[in-house]
Amino acid sequence: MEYIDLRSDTVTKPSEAMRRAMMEAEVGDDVYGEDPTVNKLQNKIAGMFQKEAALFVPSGTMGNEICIKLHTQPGDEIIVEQDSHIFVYETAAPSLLAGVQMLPLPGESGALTAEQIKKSIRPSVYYLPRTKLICIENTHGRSAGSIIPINEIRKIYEIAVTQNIKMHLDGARLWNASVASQIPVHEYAKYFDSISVCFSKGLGAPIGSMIIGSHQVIEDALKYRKIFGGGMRQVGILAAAALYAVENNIERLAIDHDNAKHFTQILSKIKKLKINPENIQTNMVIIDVSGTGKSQTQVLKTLKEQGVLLTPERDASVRAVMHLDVNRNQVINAANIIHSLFD
Ligand code: TLP
Repeated sequence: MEYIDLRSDTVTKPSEAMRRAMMEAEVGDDVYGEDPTVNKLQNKIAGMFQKEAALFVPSGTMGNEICIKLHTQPGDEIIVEQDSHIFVYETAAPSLLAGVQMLPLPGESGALTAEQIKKSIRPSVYYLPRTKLICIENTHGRSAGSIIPINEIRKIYEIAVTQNIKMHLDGARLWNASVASQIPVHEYAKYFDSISVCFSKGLGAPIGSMIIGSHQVIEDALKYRKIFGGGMRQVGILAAAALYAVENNIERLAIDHDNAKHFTQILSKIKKLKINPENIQTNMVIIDVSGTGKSQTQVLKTLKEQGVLLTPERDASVRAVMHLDVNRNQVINAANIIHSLFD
């Protein structure tokens, strides 16, 4: 069966043109810093974000974990949002790899407030952990790809600098936030000591993420990338895919955002589903299916039988993600299939 695969924007396959760019890539041994395509990509991304340097890493998870490691000492505490990827989906890696404790705070649509952060920073007393890092995820995956308001980020940053606390951005989908808010990525980047962005989500590359920061951050990241087993060799074939993605697939994210709105409009007519069209800011849609009389698992199974793939979300919800391998017709078909099953 030909599925309409809306499980994630990670499911995209490299296009013909992207594969050609990969095939033609100049390569070298990147552990020696000699891969020209990797170097080109790193310089380009550092420039886009107006930071000193950047480092190519295999995954978004590794990007986050390296950054947490380099900003902290074992026994420190880091502040995270309670539904963030770092807290929920990285298998407690910060405690394992960096030996830190995570303090999870509840956000409003994924956004923490400066007030909340202020109250959660530990006073400097010897028997308390030291608050060393604040992590923000933008867009926020478990809040349907919501955009974290830049004004609040700025306020959090102002508190962080006065307390000597570092700021890390999980920007796996910062490209989506930037296209939807029309705020350039370098504007967001101003408030962070380290940033991790992904090429393998909405941008459609098969693999790859980038850590961005100061020379010192990237020097430390290089060491921990090696320690975590992420040093790669003739990896220019992957950097070429990422370069192609950055050059061709950023602006088109607006199409995915528009598809998400259209999909939501069709589904919002179904009384048994709970979905808030106003919450759809980028490429994700979260649908509460508790009113269908079926469990989340049954809903996913029934949809799969009809050719539509979605993923489970928290409580009784399911997630649909728009991406460059689903066009408007497929999005409408998927919505109509859901309509016919649950109306
Ligand atoms: N997210 C995946 C799943 O792991 C949940 C998805 O389908 O959304 N940060 C954020 C905000 C992410 O959403 C993800 C992946 C990552 C980091 C990790 O990236 P990878 O998979 O490259 O390690």
